[in-house]
Amino acid sequence: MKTVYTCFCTDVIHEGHMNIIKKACEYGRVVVGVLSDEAMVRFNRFPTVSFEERLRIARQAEGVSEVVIQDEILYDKIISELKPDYVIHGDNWLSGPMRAIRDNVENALSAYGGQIIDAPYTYNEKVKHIDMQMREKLAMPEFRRKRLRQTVNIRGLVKALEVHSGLTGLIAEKTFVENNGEFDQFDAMWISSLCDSTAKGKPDIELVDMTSRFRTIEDVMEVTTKPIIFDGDTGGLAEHFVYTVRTLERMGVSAVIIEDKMGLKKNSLFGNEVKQTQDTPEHFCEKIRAGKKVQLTDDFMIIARIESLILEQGMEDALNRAFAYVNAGADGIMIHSRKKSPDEVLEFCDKFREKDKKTPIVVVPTTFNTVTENELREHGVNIVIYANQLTRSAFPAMENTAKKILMNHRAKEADDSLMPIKEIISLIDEL
Ligand code: SPV
Ligand code: MG
Repeated sequence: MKTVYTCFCTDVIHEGHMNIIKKACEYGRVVVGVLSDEAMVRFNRFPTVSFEERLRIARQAEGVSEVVIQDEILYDKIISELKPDYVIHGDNWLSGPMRAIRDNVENALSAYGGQIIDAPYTYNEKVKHIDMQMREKLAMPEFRRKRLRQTVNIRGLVKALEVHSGLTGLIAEKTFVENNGEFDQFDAMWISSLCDSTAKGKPDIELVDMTSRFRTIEDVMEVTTKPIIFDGDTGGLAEHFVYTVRTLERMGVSAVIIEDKMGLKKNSLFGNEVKQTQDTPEHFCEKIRAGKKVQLTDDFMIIARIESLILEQGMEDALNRAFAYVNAGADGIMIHSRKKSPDEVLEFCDKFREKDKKTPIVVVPTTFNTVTENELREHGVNIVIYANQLTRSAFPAMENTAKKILMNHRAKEADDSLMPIKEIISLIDEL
């Protein structure tokens, strides 16, 4: 009896999967691989049911003889272990980023003469609807809110991209790369105060009011499913912060980061070049406690941001504050720096991790941008935020286009660097 292998990256088995299984049965004994949580997340299919449940669903499907765990997106490892005679997959993997998976399978099978079966992909309204539901469910507040904590647990290191509108939200949601068989995408979104303010042509001094900031969150949430980390600036007065926590939590935001500054807040990247005042640890701890007290779910996170290195108050001050903030109930610590070198941030992480192995550490490598995600991971970092790169790339591109139109008195010369209208429309889903 020949063996036919297929792998599912899904929370439900629908008609499309059953068609694959039926076709597979014509060739032999069917073994189904169930993709691990880690691999599903990496592939941008965040699971909405547990891994055990996915195993159970696959085992119950008619025609399936055996279920195994596939813990990598690429098949070569599992193929070398199982040595199936055939690997069957929907023919949708013949093009796009999934082509790399097919190439990997073809290569692994060629080592011993195994064969690929490209089964016709089932396109119909019912299957499309189930796929849409599986994806869109993640946009609901109860799924989205807890997804940040879940991703930290599954991936170890979460990558967040700055967004400030529906369009930038779509970029964070959908950008997916395949690079030499490695698949990747962003795990979360950062609603930066700097970029939210800049998009409105305003300075980053807590001038854009909370109602307007919530409106930005709504715009992003309308078109995305990924978890949101909100830049809450100083959090304002503790008496106001408690209302912000309630609203963010209800909306389905996963975390708010508040920084230990007070009075007129200026952007941290100015450091001591402008007048900025750090809050006392005692006062800031009170604000953290107040926020934690009003929180209703276990999912929401209040992350305390330490400005001691930005304001040149030294490593010891930064560490003392970190431990005090965790004691006050902070669910994570963000350490910020505006140095070109990552050394002081890495030193902080190492020293913090000596005493605290589990509180998530967040970093924003804007100035120390040579540091890699793997280096940060080795020093115990859990969330890396790319805080302003989308805004900083869009601004010069738009300014350049405006200049070209002015110089040439027409738009033709600008066109070479523009995205075709057809492509920009394809980014936007219609219901
Ligand atoms: C932001 O993105 O608004 C931040 C990070 O707070 S930074 O601009 O580096 O202060
Ligand atoms: Mg900010």
